[in-house]
Amino acid sequence: MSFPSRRDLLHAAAVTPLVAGRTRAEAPAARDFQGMIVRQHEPRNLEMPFGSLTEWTVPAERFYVRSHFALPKIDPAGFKLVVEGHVENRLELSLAEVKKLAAVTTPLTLECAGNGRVFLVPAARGLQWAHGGVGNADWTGVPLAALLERAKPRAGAVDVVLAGADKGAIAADPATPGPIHYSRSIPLAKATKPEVLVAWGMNGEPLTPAHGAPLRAVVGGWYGMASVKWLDRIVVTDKPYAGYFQTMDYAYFTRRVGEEPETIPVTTVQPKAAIARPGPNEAVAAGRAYTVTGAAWAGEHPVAKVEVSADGGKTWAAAKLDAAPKPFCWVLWRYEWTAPSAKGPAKLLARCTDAQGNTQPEARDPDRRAYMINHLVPVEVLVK
Ligand SMILES: Nc1nc2c(c(=O)[nH]1)N[C@H]1C(S)=C(S)[C@@H](COP(=O)(O)O)O[C@H]1N2
Ligand SMILES: [Mo]
Repeated sequence: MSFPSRRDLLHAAAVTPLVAGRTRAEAPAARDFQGMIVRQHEPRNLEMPFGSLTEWTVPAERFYVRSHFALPKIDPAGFKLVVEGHVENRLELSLAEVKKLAAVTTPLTLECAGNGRVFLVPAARGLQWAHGGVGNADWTGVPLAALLERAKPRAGAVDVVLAGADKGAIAADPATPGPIHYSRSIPLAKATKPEVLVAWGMNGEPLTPAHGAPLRAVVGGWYGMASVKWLDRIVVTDKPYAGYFQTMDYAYFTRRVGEEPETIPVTTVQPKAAIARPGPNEAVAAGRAYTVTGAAWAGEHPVAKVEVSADGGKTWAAAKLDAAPKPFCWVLWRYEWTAPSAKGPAKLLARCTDAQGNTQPEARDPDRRAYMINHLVPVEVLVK
């Protein structure tokens, strides 16, 4: 599948007839999501069609978008990033001052904690992502550690709260107490790791508004909810933070006290291999060679291997990784399959194992609620 060029998109947007009942000003700009699956119009939530995966680095306009509230309006000239709370030096930095700090550029993969939700049985509430709520990009910014080093957390600092400029009220149960900013904390120990950036660049260009311009956090190895977009406030706390997006949302059950469930925030990305091609219900030629392709990622641990099964999980064969896996990044893989000579339905499974030996579960653990979806999901094809 090929994606239209920027010029095609602009042209398409210009000639797209207006949807009945919408004014020109209200009509969503089609160029913003051409080729993407619209999971929600307002706020705009977009999925990359996973079958289109060909490149290790996903361009910004094809990178999934997950936003809980309307895009905030930010004037870059008046923008300030504040670092405050349990620190010795409160910082208030202009964009130019942030960009003057020693920058790094590094690839990191982001996956939404709800990616794959459409595969849950019974169905779970929330955006119905298939496999495309994930992407890998090159991020440019300053390590959060460098900002914290200047702010000097006081003794007893535990959490680093990342807050965005976007704001809204969530009506669905559990409702928010009126409009709140999107915010999320990470422990100081994670915040000072080199894979945690305050970024202004994506794939060598300035961040786009949908991906958090002018500044966003990118928390390598953790599900996307921690990578706060439109980041304008960093608050160091001396008590664990329990904001909405790590208690009422993006939290799951664990059982540390006997069998009793307690809720804890969603944090690290679990190993997953997803099949890009063939796609669901694709027709494949009987007895012919087919190159099965996909991506695999494993959060804070590198991918060690990817395997494919064409017999419902009885036997597994190693897939070929397209490159040496990089930490915190997905790896693209391929598997040379020969479709069965018997016509009819066939099932393909892929699984990822990380460098620590963790692999994907066969069955879904309901304690994970609507998040961290990495159980084995077959792709069913039709052999013709
Ligand atoms: N300020 C803010 N940051 C946010 C969000 C948000 O709604 N508001 N969504 C989070 C979630 S759930 C994900 S998965 C990632 C998605 O980043 P992307 O839209 O650039 O892919 O942003 C995170 N950061
Ligand atoms: Mo997410």
